[in-house]
Amino acid sequence: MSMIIYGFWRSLASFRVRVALKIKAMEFDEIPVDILHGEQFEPGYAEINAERVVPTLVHDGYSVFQSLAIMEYLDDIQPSPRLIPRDARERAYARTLALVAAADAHPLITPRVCNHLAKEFGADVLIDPGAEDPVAGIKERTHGLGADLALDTSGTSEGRLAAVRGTRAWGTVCFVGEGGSVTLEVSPDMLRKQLTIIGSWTFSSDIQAECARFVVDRKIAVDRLFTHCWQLEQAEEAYRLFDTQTSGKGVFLM
Ligand SMILES: N[C@@H](CCC(=O)N[C@@H](CS)C(=O)NCC(=O)O)C(=O)O
Repeated sequence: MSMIIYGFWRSLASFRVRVALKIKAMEFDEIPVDILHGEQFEPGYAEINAERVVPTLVHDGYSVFQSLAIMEYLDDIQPSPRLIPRDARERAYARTLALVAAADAHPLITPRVCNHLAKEFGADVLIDPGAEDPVAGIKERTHGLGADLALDTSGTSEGRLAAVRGTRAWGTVCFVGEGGSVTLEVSPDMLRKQLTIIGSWTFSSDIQAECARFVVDRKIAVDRLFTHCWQLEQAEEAYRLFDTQTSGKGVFLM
């Protein structure tokens, strides 16, 4: 019997299938498809998986994709131990949990959706720090110089360091993410680059007006960045929600 999965180390859907195969103690070989570098779009892979995603299971030459379909197939060809319960209620519960992950949550974080959204929101170039070194990526796209300006919104030490190291000599870096810390090699990272590092926590009303003009002049579609829209009289409710730091971006409309 030959069992092959086409998968990728960082793919949640491939993990599902690997776990299922391990639970069933089925031997398999894995062929990696680097979805962060576009290997799913290479011509040969379309013949294996018409949707150009991972995982694909190829069992004795027969190809199945969609992780949940693969699991049902595995249950059919080797019923024990079962992955999907026989009892109607338990099976409904197992499918509910599986679909929350596979149908509702997971599609939003796949590379094709992230890339589409980034382009929709106006990005010219996308660099995924999970796929490549962000500093090297920025330098490669700026003739080895680095960016003029960098804004770190992550508040993480890695994000801040990448912003500093990806910025060119005489450039400016702004930190807006709250909390945490960062350790810099002061001479190479700052002094010899004549770098300006600033922090920003609030906007003056003048700068807010400047931002508004910037957005209107360039027709930037900011509406879609907002998750909540409030009236002024809802301020208390709005601030209570913001305070939980779980709510995305809100705006007051007058
Ligand atoms: N619903 C599918 C999801 C397949 C899927 O989106 N896989 C991701 C990796 S977890 C992928 O290959 N993405 C490639 C891309 O977005 O271009 C399943 O459960 O198998």
